[in-house]
Amino acid sequence: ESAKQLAAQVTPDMVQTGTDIPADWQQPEDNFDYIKKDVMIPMRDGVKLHTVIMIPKGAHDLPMLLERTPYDASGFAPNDSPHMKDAVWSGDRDWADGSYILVWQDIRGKYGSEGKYVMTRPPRGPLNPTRTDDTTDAWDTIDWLVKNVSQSNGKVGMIGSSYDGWTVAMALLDPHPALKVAAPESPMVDGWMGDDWFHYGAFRIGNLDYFTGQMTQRGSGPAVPREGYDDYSNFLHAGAIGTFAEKHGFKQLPWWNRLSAHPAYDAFWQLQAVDRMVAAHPSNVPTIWLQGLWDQEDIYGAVHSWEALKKAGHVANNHLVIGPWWHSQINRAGWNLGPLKWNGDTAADFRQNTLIPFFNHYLRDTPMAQPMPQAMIYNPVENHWDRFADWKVASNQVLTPIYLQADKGLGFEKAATGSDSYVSDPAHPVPYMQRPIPASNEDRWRTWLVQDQRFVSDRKDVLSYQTPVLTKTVRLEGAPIADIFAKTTGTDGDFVVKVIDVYPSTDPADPKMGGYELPIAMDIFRGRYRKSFSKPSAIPANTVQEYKFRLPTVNYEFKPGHRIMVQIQSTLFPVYDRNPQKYVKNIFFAQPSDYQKATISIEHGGANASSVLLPVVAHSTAEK
Ligand code: PG9
Repeated sequence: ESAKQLAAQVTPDMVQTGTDIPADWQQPEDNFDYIKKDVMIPMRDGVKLHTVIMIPKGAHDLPMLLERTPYDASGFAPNDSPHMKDAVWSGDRDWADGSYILVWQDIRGKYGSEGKYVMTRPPRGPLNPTRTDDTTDAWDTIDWLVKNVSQSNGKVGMIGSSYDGWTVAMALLDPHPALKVAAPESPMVDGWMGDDWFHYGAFRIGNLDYFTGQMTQRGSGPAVPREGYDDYSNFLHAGAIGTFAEKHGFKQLPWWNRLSAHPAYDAFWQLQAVDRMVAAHPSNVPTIWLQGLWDQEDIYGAVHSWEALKKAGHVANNHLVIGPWWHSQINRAGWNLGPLKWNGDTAADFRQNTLIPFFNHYLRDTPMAQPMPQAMIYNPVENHWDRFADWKVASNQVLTPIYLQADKGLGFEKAATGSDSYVSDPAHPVPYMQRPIPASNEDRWRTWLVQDQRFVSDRKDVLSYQTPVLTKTVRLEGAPIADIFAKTTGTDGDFVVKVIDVYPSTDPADPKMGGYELPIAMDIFRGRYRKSFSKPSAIPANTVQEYKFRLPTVNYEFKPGHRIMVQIQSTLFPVYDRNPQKYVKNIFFAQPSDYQKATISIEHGGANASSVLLPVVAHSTAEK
């Protein structure tokens, strides 16, 4: 038929002059086993927060599990499956069995919520003169939920990891009476001391993408554009991080302006340190403070919050859990961490056998198979959970120094006086992972803390001290403390200390693990803060100074046949920015000419006996 003949056959139902998108599409949900609602919940100042509520069909008297997030509440239940279990993201799958009402909320100013976004909004007080914060927003939300979700039993549990763990912690500062149980998972607690933004004053460059991702738009923004594939070269050639950031438009970002103006631990950081706040406002809500042993983003927060509460006498309702996980791995599969393999899926096992029963107990009155101990920490060597009736806070630990010795030896005896030196060159920093280092490679980022350190052992600017092959097990329970005495020809400088388990050189069962150098605890310390975190001072050149700082908490065993190694270097790039090694007021804005080589001498023996103070215990103190 010709075009003319076909045109003559056209009937009105074939023609669209309006739109193919209906004004209000309704998904038929007859075969769904849940009801999903999008609601706007009003806060005390009239701002409405977008909240997604998923209710199992036919539910009554169910508890509610609330997560408050800056990461798109709608994205937590992204699937269109008619089955609640398949409709939620992996972290919530175990909760979506019909026994919980699941609630996700966009925090103020993000995604579907009204209001203004402020990065980890400080609590009402000197840094926040408004009437609201994430404590009041959690309170108002819970109040609305218990009054408006008729299928609920009036009880709420809060959960969430990282930023969402921070929102749990903030809710605990003045909990609504219906908040019965909480689990801040890898919460961001102190962004200067050891969580996302800095570690002991050294800035974490990867966060630049977080600035643009989080604060250029209400939704999710782009990463910072890169010159090339390898971030090592990208940031090496970029110069000072402040200069780089501002070239990329960061002056438009108020959080960048606040953060970069406060590189020291001044009132700005101290007044938003959550561990201090929870100890000053302890709650009675049963709480599990949870994190990973190798948490590459927030390794500081949970353990410090729990310790602060224990020290303040509030341990009865506060529990510490440290799993063999990378950041937030609790919400994914936990069979392994890089090359380290565990007995089963440690994350699913913990969720199903400990976390959910704990929540059920306080939300549904079901008995717990066994009471939750004070602390549960995975033993990554023996491959099982250890349960501790009394886990010590770091300030109460018994510590045994392991000393640096001559000829790169390491041992429990103080050695003869001496020193080893290296040249730290900011133009040739030590990479934190094997190059090339792509801007985004989730697997490598998640596992860099367990990387085989042999990739840097040959560098002249990395000192490795090791014990002879061990004949007896050395067991650690707690936080090692680096205690380094060093001289530098510069007037500022960083110190990176790693405690490493050196595996036997052959492993017939798993050949590639032969000689593996596994870091079990490492951190970086910016030398200008050696005397005071809030008042930095230049390092006197060529004068021995003490650099003493706490490393991440461990529950570890060095087995016979292994060696203990302590590695020291001055850069860990580009996860951390480079120290120019010349004292300048603000490292963010150092000039190219400020970056200088420095000769670092690490002292051992005598009065300047560098060591790592190890929390050695003769026998495991775990419950039998
Ligand atoms: N670690 C992330 C973060 C939290 C808070 C501030 C900045 C970054 C996160 O995973 O949420």
